[in-house]
Amino acid sequence: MHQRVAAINDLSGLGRCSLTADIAVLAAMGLECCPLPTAILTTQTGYPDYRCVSFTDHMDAYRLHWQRLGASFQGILSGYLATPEAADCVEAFLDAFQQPGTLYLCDPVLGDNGHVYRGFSKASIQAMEKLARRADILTPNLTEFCILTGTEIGPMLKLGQEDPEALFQTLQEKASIYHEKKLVITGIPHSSSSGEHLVTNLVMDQGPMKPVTFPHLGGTYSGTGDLFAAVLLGSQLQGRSLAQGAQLAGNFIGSAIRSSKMEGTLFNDGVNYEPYLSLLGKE
Ligand code: PXL
Repeated sequence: MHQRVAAINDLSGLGRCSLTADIAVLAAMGLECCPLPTAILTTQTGYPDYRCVSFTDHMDAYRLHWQRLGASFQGILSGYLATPEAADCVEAFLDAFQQPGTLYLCDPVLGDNGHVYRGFSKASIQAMEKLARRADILTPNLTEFCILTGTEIGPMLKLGQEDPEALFQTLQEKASIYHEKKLVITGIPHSSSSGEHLVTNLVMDQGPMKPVTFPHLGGTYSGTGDLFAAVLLGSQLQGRSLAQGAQLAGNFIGSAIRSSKMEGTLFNDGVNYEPYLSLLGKE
């Protein structure tokens, strides 16, 4: 059956993130992606001297027009917001379009590697906290999870090296504020008992948590969180479990990272996911 997703995210010219990732991934999964831009940027904000035009003032016009047309969506995904006020537009969008059975995935794009992204303030964090409360599915990376739960990230990273099981347990306890949601904490770095570098996506879906673990290939590439969120929402709409979605997303992103490492792709340029989109087609 034809399914539609409203993707509320920015359009960055370089960086292979946000709407670029949403449109490619959802189409590859057989889903219609309807983009609602939150901002238009020359590049994602990791590049020096980027230009950003906020689209906040135009977001309500999309909602009003789509409402007049009687549009409906099986999925809603929100990611990067250029201003805290954009969260009010997303809330109004949810009020208009979130029906029983609509899946809302909030990717609380705030930071990575222990740092808040450039251009974000305390108000941006509060705005994202508000949206996170309305989500059916939340996909923070470890940094974003720590920001949302008021956790210091340093001790979490240290615990990942010393006792990953204890880290996962601690994260599960801290995630209790989101107990009624589907939650995946992405990109948790840790070591195996034999010293191997690993990265885990910790899946929490009512039952016991499920670590979905991959080799840590190294580097922090632009857009991998956006790719992950889009694959996860697509998988949910296709009827897969949250853990199956996390596994599929991890395999897809892992292939793209391997290719990018081989070619020496710059972290800001994002990963070579394009040749691997066929991995996302329904088998
Ligand atoms: O991938 C997250 C993201 C999305 N959009 C913009 C960004 C970033 C991360 O830096 O700058 C504009």
